[in-house]
Amino acid sequence: MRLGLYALLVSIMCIGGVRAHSSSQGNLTFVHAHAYATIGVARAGAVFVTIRNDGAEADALIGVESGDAARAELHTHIHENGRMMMRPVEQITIPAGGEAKLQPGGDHIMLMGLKSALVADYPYDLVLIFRKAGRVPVEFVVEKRN
Ligand SMILES: [Cu+2]
Repeated sequence: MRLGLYALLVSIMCIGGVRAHSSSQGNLTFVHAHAYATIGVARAGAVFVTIRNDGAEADALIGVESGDAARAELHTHIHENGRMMMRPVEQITIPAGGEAKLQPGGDHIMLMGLKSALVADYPYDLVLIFRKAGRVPVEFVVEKRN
């Protein structure tokens, strides 16, 4: 009886999570927070999320903490000599009433020195650090790279 109820709750939560992948805290909403599954022995991963800011003032993502990675950096992509290169950035601004899209080929969160592989369909926790909103825990879901 209890086990059945628990299974039902878990399945409802999972369906909700897969559909929405969305959470919010204060003025910030995090849409589709996800990472690609690591391949083979690779121990670096990129994390993507759209951050919406419904507040009256701009905020900025200034850092990331991960219990599973030795280092987490904010990255962007730049074109240099016809090649796409990743470069660390100090911050990613989220304009008031606007959003920042962390996406493949653009700004993203880079996890380096992962203690374990990122496995598809598993949730992971990160703490995003904002200049105004402070520390915000965000759950992201690992997806297979197509
Ligand atoms: Cu990167």
